Amino acid sequence: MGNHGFVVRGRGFLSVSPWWGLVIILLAILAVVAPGLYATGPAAVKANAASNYVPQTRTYYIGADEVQWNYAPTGKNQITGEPFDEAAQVFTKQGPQRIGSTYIKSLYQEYTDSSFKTLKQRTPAEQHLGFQGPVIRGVVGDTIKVVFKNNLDRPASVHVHGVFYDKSSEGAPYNDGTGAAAKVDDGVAPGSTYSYSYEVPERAGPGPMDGSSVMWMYHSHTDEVADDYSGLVGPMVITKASAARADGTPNDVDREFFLQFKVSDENSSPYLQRNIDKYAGKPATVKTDDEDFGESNLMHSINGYVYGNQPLESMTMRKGEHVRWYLMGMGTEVDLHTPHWHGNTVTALGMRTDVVNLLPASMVVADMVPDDVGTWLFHCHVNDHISAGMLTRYRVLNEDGSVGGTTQTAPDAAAHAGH
Ligand SMILES: [Cu+2]
Repeated sequence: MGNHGFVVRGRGFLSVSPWWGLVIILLAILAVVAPGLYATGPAAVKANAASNYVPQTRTYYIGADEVQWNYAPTGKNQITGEPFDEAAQVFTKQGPQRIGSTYIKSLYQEYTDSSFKTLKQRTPAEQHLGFQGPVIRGVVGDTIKVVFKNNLDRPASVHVHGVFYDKSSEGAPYNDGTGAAAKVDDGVAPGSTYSYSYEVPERAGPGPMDGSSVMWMYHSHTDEVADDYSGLVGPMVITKASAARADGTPNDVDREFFLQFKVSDENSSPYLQRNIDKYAGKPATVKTDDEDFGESNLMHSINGYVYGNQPLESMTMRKGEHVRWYLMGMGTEVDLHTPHWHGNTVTALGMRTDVVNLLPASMVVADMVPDDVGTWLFHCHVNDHISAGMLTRYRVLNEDGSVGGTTQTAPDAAAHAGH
């Protein structure tokens, strides 16, 4: 720019020379074009602070459905790569007095529309959600509607955390002084449909120390304990308006994972007797007060998967991406969980770590930019929970999507390496 500095002495801004007019026009063009120059790179480099987000009403069609859920669909221990050993069989092996790894559960499932005839298919990346309900998304300023159909044989509800609701969308029955009209949502009758409505004010979005999005959860609160153990739980994400894509996802994040750590106590599920009748070899001989039987129904899972049975394909990311992990705990006093990532670190609560803490109904957001390529263990670090199968794996590919990395052992070399 030579001698043409930005400081214009002795002149008012409006009395600029033609040169300055040209500079201003060029800067204006650059301001419009520049963000687009970064759009193809990792989302992390975006610094798109201007909010042009237009608030929306986002409608979800969610059913509470009876589903047969297998905690170990591959039938083997994917962490060791071997068949289940004796310790794992405590939880996974079916027998005369044992239910095995498949249980009848109540799960939230997403449908395509209000007819509730067609399930919305999960994308390959969404397969990691397992037995969790669909991800409900909102952006600060939005309205979220959940059209809920109860396909179960008992009342159920949707109770959300964090967002703004009135008494007719709280989904929890208790002595709150409301009349009959505001109690329909508390326990939606079998076979009926109810529409919940939530506002997303500023206080439901990221706080001063948060990233571009925060996690909430939703769950049935009609019979809170039984509903949790039967499986009616799902994640919710609220993104700040200045960082939201049109679909509500945060625009500085490349990939999101949602993981629920819980010891599902199937002894406390409303389906216990039906599970015995359906899956135990000799149902009449099962004693529900037998300690070993009780133990066999404590499913130490991540998203409903034990011993690494979560599909690795859906837990895959690339080196250098901005990965956001939304973690939650549920359950009771045994549910103190310490998720630990091998190979990479995260920032959570503003601090660098590779282990975070979860208690029942805790919600923790952890951000990772993986730099270490490979297939890595991700597990609860509580010793008893490790033995009981609360482990999964995640995989970091190279930037170009290829498998490998300098320390990755070739599959056939591993086979000859012994154990
Ligand atoms: Cu744990």
